[in-house]
Amino acid sequence: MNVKEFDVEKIRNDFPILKRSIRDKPLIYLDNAATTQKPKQVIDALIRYYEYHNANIHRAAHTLSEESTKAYEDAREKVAKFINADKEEIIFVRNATEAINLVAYTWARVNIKEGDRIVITEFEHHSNIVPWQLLAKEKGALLEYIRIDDEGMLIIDDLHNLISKNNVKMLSFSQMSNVLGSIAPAREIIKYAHEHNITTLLDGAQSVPHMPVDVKELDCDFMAFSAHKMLGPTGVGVLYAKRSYLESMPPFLGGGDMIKEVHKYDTRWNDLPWKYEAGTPNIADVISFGSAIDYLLEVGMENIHNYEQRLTKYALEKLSSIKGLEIYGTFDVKKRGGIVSFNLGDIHPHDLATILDEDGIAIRSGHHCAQPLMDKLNVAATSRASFYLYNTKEEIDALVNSLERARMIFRI
Ligand code: C6P
Repeated sequence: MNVKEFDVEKIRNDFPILKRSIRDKPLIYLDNAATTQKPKQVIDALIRYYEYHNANIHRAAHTLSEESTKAYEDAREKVAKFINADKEEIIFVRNATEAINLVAYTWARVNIKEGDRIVITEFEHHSNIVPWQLLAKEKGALLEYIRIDDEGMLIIDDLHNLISKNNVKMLSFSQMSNVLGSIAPAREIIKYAHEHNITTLLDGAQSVPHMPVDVKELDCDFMAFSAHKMLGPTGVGVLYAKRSYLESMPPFLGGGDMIKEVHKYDTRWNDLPWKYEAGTPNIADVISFGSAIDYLLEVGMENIHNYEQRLTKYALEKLSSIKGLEIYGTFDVKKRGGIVSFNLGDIHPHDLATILDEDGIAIRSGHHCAQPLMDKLNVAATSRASFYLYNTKEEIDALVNSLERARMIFRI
C-alpha cells in the first residue's frame, strides 16, 4: 500500500469499537498513546485461539499443544522481523515496564556498582525512571538527567557532557516522548554512547507502534515496547536484547520453562529466549499480537508514520488558532510524533477532558506518568491528544470545536 492508497475509511471499518457512540455522539478516540484500539483481525485471532487451539506450550506432545507452541513461536518470529532482530533476541514479558525492570534487575544489578552513573532524560516515563532510582539506591549509583530545551528536544551538548563523565554504565532513553511527542535522534545518541563503552536501552513504547524501527540499524543493546500500544492485546510486552547480553546476564524470574535441568541445589538454564520466560506465558495474547503485527505490516509502517505526520501538522495548525491554548513541544513535525499536549487557559485538564467526553471525544489528562517532565514544564498536568492510523482530519476538527465550546463555558 503506498501513501496514495492509504484508505483510512477501509482501516476504520476493521475497528468495531469505532462504530460505537458515547452519549449519542460518534466515538472520537484520541488516547492512542495510552492504548490503541484493536482491529477485528486481532480480536478474531484471540477468539480462534481459545475456540480451537487452547493448550499449554513447550510441554506436551498432543496436537493442541503442538499447534499452540507453533503459533506462539511464529508470533515471536513476526515480532523479530518487525524490528529486524533474531527470534532468540525477543523476550515476551507483560509490558514495556516489565521489560525495563528485567534489565534493571538482571544486567544492571550485576554490572552497576557504587559510584557508577546511570543517565536518563527529562522526558522519561516513570517506567524508565523508577527502576533506575531503585537500582541506584540499592547500589549507591548516581542517576543523572539529560535536559530538554524549550522545544522539548534533548540538549545534545548536555548528553555529550554527561556521557563523557567517568563510570557511566547505562544510558536509557525514550525514542519518543509520551507527552511532547519529541523524537530523539536515537542512532546518533547510541553511537556516541557506544564510543564511551556505555550500554544503551531504548524505550520504544511510543516509537515502535508509529514508525519503522530497526534495532540493527539503531544498534541499541536493549529495547522495550508494549503490544497494547500497537493494535495488540494488553498483557504482552517485548524486551529486545542483543544475544551477547542475553547469554551473559542472569535470569530474571525462576521456575518452569526457563530451565534445562534442575537438580536439588543447581539448575542449568534453558536456551535463548526461553531462559527469560519463566512459567506459562500469555500464550493467547502473544498469538493475537502476531495478528496485530501482520496488520501493521499490511498497511506499512512508513505509510502510518507519514499519515500521522500529516495529521499532526494539521492538528498543530488548527489547535494554534484557539485563543488561550498553550501547546507544549516542537512544531516541527519531522522531529515529533502524533502526540500533542496542551493546556487551555487555567482550565484543569480533568475538567477539559470531561467536557470533551460530553462530545464523544476521548483524550488523556493528568501527568501522563511523567511527573519530572511536568515539573520541568512548570505545570501539574496537561491534556493530551494522541493519534493513530484510524484517526481523521474531521476528528481533529471536532476536537477543535469541542475545545472552543470549553473556552466559551469557562469564558477564556
Ligand atoms: N504510557 C501513556 O498514556 P506500559 O504501561 O508498560 O505498557 O508502558 C509504559 C510506558 C513506557 N514508556 C513510555 C514512553 C510510555 O509512554 C509508557 C506508557 C502510557 O502515556 C500509559 S502511562
